Amino acid sequence: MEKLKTLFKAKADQLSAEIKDIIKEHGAKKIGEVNLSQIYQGMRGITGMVYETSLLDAQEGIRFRGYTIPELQQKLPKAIGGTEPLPEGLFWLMMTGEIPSDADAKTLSQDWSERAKKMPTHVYKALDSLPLETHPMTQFVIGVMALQNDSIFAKKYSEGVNKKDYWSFIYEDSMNLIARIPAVAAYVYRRKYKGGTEVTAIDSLDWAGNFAHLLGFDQDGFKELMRLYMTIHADHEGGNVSAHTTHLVGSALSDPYLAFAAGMNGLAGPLHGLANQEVIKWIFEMQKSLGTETPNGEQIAAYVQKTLTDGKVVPGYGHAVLRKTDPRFTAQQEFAKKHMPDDKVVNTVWKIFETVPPILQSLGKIKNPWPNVDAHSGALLIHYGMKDYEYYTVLFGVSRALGVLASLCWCRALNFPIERPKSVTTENVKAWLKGEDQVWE
Ligand code: CMX
Repeated sequence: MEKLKTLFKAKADQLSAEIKDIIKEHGAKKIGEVNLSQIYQGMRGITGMVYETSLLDAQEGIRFRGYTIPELQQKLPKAIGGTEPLPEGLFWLMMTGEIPSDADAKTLSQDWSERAKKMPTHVYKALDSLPLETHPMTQFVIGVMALQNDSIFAKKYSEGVNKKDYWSFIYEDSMNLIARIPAVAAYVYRRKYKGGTEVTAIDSLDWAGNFAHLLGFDQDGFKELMRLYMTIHADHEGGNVSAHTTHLVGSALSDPYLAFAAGMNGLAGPLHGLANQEVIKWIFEMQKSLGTETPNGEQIAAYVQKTLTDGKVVPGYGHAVLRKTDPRFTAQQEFAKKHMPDDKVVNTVWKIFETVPPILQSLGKIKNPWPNVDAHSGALLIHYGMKDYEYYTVLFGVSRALGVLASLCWCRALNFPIERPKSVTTENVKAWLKGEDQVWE
């Protein structure tokens, strides 16, 4: 895939020169102020890093290199006979800022398919040694860590490579990792839920279509869902836990396997990626508790109140940055309207969407009462027969590799330094408030 690598390097060299000029001329300009509350409250709203591949607007949602999700659905290459975007196209876009041609996306599919063939067999042995009940995200991360043995960057670094060439090895590792993780993820799924029966890759399929096949779901609808799913979950600018962790760990020159595995441990948290399993679990528990598969608005409202009274969050609702319905939710809703408008779980998701926001709004403290990406995804998977909801975050993780690894390539190509923000203690804060400590001046 020399074309992508060459184009990426040319774009990175150009941007690198521009950044040098920007810092030289404007480096002293202030871009914001930090309040004391922000350092206690998750650093919300502090602009603290540059992340090239996507940008989140609180009102509008995510844009990948300037394109909204509906624009991606329209402009990115599709599989033959398909209408959803190919994740290969999104990866190309994030790496270069350009929409690829159909031929470029196809060549990238083939490149990943070739790289996937070089899977080290010890990865499967490592997974086989784990108890079956190990959570799929834990298994997935262990599979990724087992792949790390093949890191080209780690090998070259230990041999003593010029720092100008780091980007090239980070690129190769990222491409190998993206190529191989569908097989690792599918192995986790089939081992845990399908008695370990293996499925052979189909080389002629695209990356997401082949992943659907490896999982054992060969319906055209599921393949299309995976193309959409892998595209919309890929990136959400740099501050979210999985992207920021990958970025942070990568800044220590930890290789892409180490950095991505770290990010995946963050994705496995219930306030982040694990929310997709929590949503469907919550819906099933609600159905059981209410004794109906099709609860009405009043019944849902009562169950939401119970959830809140029990001191729990309503999963799939709220966001640290977004202040409107997540366009990733809307894209999935549109997919459902087209492919499964009468599905019972899908209709329950829509009823929850009608019911929950006013309740959360009425509490007065929740900054965003609207659904996020995780509120819808499980219902689509259930429709196609993937009911094993503990697995859902792995799907999110496979997709997230595209964004965070594209971004990691950019960080090394732009030679970003090790990340090291300042922290203080509350003792410092108290002294500073009394005018005794000038630690931040
Ligand atoms: N249900 C109940 N309470 C909620 C809530 C929800 N869905 N969302 C926020 N709140 C609460 C917070 O827990 C917080 O309560 P306290 O003041 O008692 O601690 C208060 O409302 C204010 O929170 P906020 O500023 O609106 O939200 P944050 O930026 O702190 O947190 C998020 C954002 C996503 C963690 C939160 O909305 C949440 O827990 N949602 C449910 C879990 C979820 O869906 N996560 C997935 C997010 C998308 C992703 O990363 O994949």
